[in-house]
Amino acid sequence: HTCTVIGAPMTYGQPFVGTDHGPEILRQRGLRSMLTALGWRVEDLPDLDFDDATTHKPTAGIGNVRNPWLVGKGTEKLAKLVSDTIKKGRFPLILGGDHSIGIGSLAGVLSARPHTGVIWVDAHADLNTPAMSESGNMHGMPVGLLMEGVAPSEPVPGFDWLYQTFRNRLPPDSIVYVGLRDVDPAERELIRDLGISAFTMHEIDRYGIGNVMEMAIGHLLEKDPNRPLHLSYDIDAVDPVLAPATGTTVRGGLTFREAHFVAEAIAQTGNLASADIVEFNPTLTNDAGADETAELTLQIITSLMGKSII
Ligand code: DIR
Ligand code: MN
Ligand code: MN
Ligand code: MN
Repeated sequence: HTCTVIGAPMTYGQPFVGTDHGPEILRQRGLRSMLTALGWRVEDLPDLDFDDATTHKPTAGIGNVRNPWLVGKGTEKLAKLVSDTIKKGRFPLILGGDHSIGIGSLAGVLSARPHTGVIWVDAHADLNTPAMSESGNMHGMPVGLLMEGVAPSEPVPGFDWLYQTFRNRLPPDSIVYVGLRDVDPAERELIRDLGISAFTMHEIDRYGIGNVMEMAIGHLLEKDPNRPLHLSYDIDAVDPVLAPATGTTVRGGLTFREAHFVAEAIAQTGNLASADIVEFNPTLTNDAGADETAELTLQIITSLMGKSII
């Protein structure tokens, strides 16, 4: 199998620069050789350019949303590339970048494979829409902008493409959350009203990560055991003691083994067809913290892409 590594150095979905260094740092630390050691053929593409939109589009916020044109134009590129990659029969491994790139990943995945089940590993639900968001940051909106019954009926400026070529939406029963612990009131209401499957840190404490992953994967595969899965892994799901280099840390996250187990359990299904790993920001902590977070991110990717302990 061929894995296409897609660098998505997006920073415009949240307030900090630094997430744009993610792809280059993971490559420097040997991502390619790790993947080839696991038996993958690797196609490593140049990072997407998310800055060219600044020259010909207004960059300021519109209404409550920050940088909608920049996020919109960037994620449109990503959506096309992800969709093309899947249609070539390759596995897109998307390296963030902040989590607003999830808009492009999800749109691309849903365009190529509408029936995909999504696992969202995150401290946050990322279920906001511009109308709901308290921050205006688009990294809190990827699920909201793509979910059936939640997505705005009119395009956010810069997102016409989501209402033309990439119109597939994600049904609420086609996503499971793992690791939530910081959910906005409006998001909580939607999760309850739509009956979205959410395994928060509370459920992880109560049932253990083994049972949680069995239930989460079981929910997505119950009607079709061959259903393709997409994983979106926000590194802030992991406890900030282990992964301090990220923009919105929340205490009480996944332990080292839980963070790996999530990836191992998904890999073991054999259904994983695409993934993104996001929000690593080496500039937000000291060098030791950045190193530790980078190494953890790389190890999680390794587990995800098929490394087993024995
Ligand atoms: C918050 C935080 N719910 C927001 N979201 C974050 O800004 O919408 N997502 N940090 O990763
Ligand atoms: Mn998050
Ligand atoms: Mn179910
Ligand atoms: Mn996120």
